[in-house]
Amino acid sequence: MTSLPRERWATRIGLVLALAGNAIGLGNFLRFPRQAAMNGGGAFLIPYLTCLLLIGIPLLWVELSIGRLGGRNGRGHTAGMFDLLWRHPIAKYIGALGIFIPFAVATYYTYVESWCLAYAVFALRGQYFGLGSVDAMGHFLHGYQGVEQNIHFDGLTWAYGFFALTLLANLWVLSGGVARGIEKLARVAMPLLIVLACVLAVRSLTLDPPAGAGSDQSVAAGLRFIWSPDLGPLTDPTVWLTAAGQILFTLSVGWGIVHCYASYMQPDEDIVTSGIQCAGLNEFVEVILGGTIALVAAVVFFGTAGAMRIAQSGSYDLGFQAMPLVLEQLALPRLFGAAWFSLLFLAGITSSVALLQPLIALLEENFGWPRRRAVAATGIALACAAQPVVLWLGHGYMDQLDFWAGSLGLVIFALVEVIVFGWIFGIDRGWSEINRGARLRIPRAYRTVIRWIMPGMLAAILVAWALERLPDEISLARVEAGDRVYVWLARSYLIALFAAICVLVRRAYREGSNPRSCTPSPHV
Ligand code: ALA
Repeated sequence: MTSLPRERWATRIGLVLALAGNAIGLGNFLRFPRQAAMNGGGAFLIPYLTCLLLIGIPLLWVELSIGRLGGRNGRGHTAGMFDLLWRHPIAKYIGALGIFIPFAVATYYTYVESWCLAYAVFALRGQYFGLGSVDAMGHFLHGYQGVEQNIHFDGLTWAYGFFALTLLANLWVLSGGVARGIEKLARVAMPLLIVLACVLAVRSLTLDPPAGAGSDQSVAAGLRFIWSPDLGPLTDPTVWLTAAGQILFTLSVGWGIVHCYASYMQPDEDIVTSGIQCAGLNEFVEVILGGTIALVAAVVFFGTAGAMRIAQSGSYDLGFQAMPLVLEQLALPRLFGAAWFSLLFLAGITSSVALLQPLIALLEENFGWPRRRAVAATGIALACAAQPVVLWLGHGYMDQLDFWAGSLGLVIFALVEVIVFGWIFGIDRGWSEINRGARLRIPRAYRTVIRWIMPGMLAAILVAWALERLPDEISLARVEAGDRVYVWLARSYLIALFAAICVLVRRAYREGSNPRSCTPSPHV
């Protein structure tokens, strides 16, 4: 008996573009330039590239192989997949993290994505033109977010409107299914995104400094800032932590979504090559295009110190305050502004559909729900869960979700999965699973990386984070007294969400609706 029939990616190129679309997201254009600017530009790249080779790419192979194995056995989410890898009652609840993390991140990610759509429209209308300074752009953004009452916006009507549109766009794509929804989107959005990013990168590299600019305000200074390696900060553990966190975030590894996408592959799909292609595309877009567009432009207009200051002042300041100002100075400012924000929106939507797919897979596969019903239920849950993000943005609610699920959660899940894969499932079975159908041979040294180096590095990161951030997080030392209640509400939401997903997983197994009950798998 074979496993249940599953939907598949229609084409190989579509699969690679969907994987790359999942990886290439807001992180490439908003998070990476900020992290690089805050951690000394070129100094950041050495730990970043080291983490790419020792954590990012091998973890991508591990996740693709777990996902493909899961798919051969009718499992599209990590709860079911971990149950295959490790026949222990707790395994599926550990795997439930791979449904929880993406949904928790989607709770705020889709909202940020909706700002990009809104700003693309504002750029076309010239709505923020003439504000003239990063601070004034900040007031515009805060007015839009409802964090501040000012002349630019009257309440949250615009923010809600664009959020609703973004949510509907996501649900529309998802209701088409894997091949006719997600893959079709990736086939259109990814080439368009790369063209837009190349145009903006070329424009950044041909920028003239503003009148009266200092000697450090030039394209050459911007390029020097990113590309001159500086070995000094290599001994600073914070730079390593940030680099590893960025690799997990940008490649979407340690989330549970690569597994989910891989479950729709052909049983002998070459995952070694697909993994390298996905990582290569993501890094090209992140380091070459993402780094160039925002960082070079910011250095030309604000100088190196100014760019670093803007990056430090807030997560979205480079993208939503500095970049629109720079683009406004160019010929065709409306077009360039709209191109920048459309690029961000495309990057966002190809990732957010991936964030929602694991929960949809659980509802479809284990509860037998038709796709549209599973998508609608996921959409309603997301719309409800996102309300506090919209309403309490200024109180640190979103930052809590980003810290616990979008940062710490990734390291925990990545660590647990490499232990389950390399030690419990076993490196011999794991290695042959990774190499199955591969045209390229991975150097055998990667067996050691998967079994020893990756878990070692992830454990070290976890311990360092725990020492550095947890005391402050737990004692709420950096949170204003009035905001503490929102922090606890955010944490309660995360606990409730994880509990709810565990209940779903438990019911799925108890009711015998899991594909395992239909068939003992011949594939493990
Ligand atoms: N990997 C996605 C991003 O970079 C989530 O935004």
